[in-house]
Amino acid sequence: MLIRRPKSWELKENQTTPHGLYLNRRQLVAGLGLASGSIASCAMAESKTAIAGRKLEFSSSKYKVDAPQTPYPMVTSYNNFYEFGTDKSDPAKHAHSLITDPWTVTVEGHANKTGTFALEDIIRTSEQEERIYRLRCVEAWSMVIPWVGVPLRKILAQFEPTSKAKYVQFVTKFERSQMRGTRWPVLDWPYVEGLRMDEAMNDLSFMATGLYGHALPNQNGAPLRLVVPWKYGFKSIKSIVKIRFVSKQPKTSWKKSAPREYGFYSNVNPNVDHPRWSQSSERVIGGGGFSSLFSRRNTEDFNGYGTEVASLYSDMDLKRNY
Ligand SMILES: Nc1nc2c(c(=O)[nH]1)N[C@H]1C(S)=C(S)[C@@H](COP(=O)(O)O)O[C@H]1N2
Ligand SMILES: [Mo]
Repeated sequence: MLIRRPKSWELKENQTTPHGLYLNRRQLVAGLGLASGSIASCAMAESKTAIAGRKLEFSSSKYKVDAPQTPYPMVTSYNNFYEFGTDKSDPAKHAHSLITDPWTVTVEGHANKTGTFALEDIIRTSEQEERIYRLRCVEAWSMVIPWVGVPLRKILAQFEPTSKAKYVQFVTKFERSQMRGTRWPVLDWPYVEGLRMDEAMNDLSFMATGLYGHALPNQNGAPLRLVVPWKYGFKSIKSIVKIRFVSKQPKTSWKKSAPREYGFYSNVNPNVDHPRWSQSSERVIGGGGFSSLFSRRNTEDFNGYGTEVASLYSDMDLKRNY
């Protein structure tokens, strides 16, 4: 595929910078209209929108963000989930076709307990907690989302990974009949992501089963999605069906697609710009309340989570390891 170098006027202000660097001009322009349209329409719907999905059990946690939470209608209508289309409004429109129950997760590789497990057998609902995290997309926007779920380290520990497990790879479900966006080769399906084992075992790494106290809507990655708050949003892989413990750095979808633009680490870093736009600040979706649809804030090192994770990278050059 050809990498088209967009003209500078096409990329003003990051409002139109989907990761989909291969989108043609017509798609780029259409994406622009839909992205802003979907914010406006969900803002109008705000007063009427009830929270969908089964109510979850959970306890609170110490993880909070000192900023308002992004309104539920925006969290659930402005999404990236390319398996359902590349416009921000596509996942909310099309992800209902994803069958999430029953759901199994297959565990492979360097662990004592491998095999295929029913979702309810690997998530103990009594261990669910709420964590309010900021999600920073590489496209330079952010949201503050109250997730419900279980720390990733607790989920992984039950499989007893061995010392040969240096990395963990995650795989999204790939079922063409349920995911209309996979008819197009936007990415090499299935979507895959990964973490180094010490990153995965860090207390911040989280497996979400819900948001706003209710089961995840399909567009947000039901029934199980990763949340890695110090990394760009694309690391937070949705609708996971496979976990592999591996010895070498695993393939990750966006790096495969454009290795000069998206690295394996992808730690949020205001000092390392994306080749096509600045990462020094971000649009806060819903940030100005409903009267102004978004505000801006300066992007923080590690998305504000440096105290917890900077030590993981003390011996690394984070400009080279982007
Ligand atoms: N399987 C899969 N997971 C994915 C994506 C995707 O396209 N497919 N998009 C990623 C990107 S780019 C972001 S920013 C977040 C968005 O999560 P949200 O829609 O719940 O806000 O999901 C990530 N996880
Ligand atoms: Mo993203």
